[in-house]
Amino acid sequence: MSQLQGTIVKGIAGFYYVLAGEGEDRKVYECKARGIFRKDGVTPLAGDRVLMTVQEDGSGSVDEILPRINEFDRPPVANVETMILVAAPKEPEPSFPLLDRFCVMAEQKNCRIAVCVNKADIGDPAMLQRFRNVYGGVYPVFIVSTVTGEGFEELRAFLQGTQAALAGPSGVGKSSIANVLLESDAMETGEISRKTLRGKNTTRHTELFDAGGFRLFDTPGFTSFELGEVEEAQLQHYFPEFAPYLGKCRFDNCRHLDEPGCAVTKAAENKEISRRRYASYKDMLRYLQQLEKY
Ligand SMILES: Nc1nc2c(ncn2[C@@H]2O[C@H](COP(=O)(O)OP(=O)(O)OP(=O)(O)O)[C@@H](O)[C@H]2O)c(=O)[nH]1
Ligand SMILES: [Mg+2]
Ligand SMILES: [Zn+2]
Repeated sequence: MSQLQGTIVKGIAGFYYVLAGEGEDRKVYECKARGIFRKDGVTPLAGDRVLMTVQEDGSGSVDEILPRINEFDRPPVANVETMILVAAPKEPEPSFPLLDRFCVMAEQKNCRIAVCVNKADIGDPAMLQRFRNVYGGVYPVFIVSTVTGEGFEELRAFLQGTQAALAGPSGVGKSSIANVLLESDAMETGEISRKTLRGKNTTRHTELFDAGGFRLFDTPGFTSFELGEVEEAQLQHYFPEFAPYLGKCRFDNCRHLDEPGCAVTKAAENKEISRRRYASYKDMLRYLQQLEKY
């Protein structure tokens, strides 16, 4: 028996599949989770770093879950170090407010964030530029196409050494991007869904894939994010471009809505920060405020 540190790549019906070992010995072990997790109320998740024991017969058992940097309920994953927020210039039409909600979700979970605009091959250059204008000063922006392959060298370089997930609306090309990054066609994409008439959300289970140099989740999507989970006073901190202006408003408790002497409002007026992003902030804060009333 020997103990290894590894990463859970998926869990199915009481078994956990753990990627562990180095070099030639790197492989996936089938492990039965021990009862201890039920007692502690901790459910192992895809993405969990674990200590495991390899038995004589080559099977394994998960002994301990190492501390998480974050966890999500739906999809049930842990340790999303990097969140790639995927959008498209069309098909589907982009929604900046929706993308900003995804940004807030990922900020709240302390992910390193990048914006990835896919379908560059069909994108209007003005729309692609709009993404750069809105997000360029805030996050790394990658303009890619799974059809032409453009932009992937940069995206791959960005992902080196990290455990990453793709999030964004249905149909923007998350599974297609995963296929390119993993140099496989393991992930089901929209084309197949049309053939099998499975409906819109093609990806139905969650699995962590080893891309050699980084790991990538493919999941049915981070759709269930409830903005209500965000604390009102925290929201401003989830817009990293506000940081230089915080503490410079006339009122200490400024919410940056329409208070006089607000440094954030002024920055938006002067186009030092994106007005589109500032509008998203205000919409989200107002939404949170009206939730509080009930
Ligand atoms: N023109 C163009 N089409 C693309 C590109 N990438 C993906 N598509 C197409 O967009 C559709 C949706 O792609 P998927 O990869 O299934 O999208 P998804 O984000 O995984 O969708 P869900 O799993 O439903 O959330 C498919 O028909 C793809 O062939 C691209 O770079 N350019
Ligand atoms: Mg998909
Ligand atoms: Zn203010």
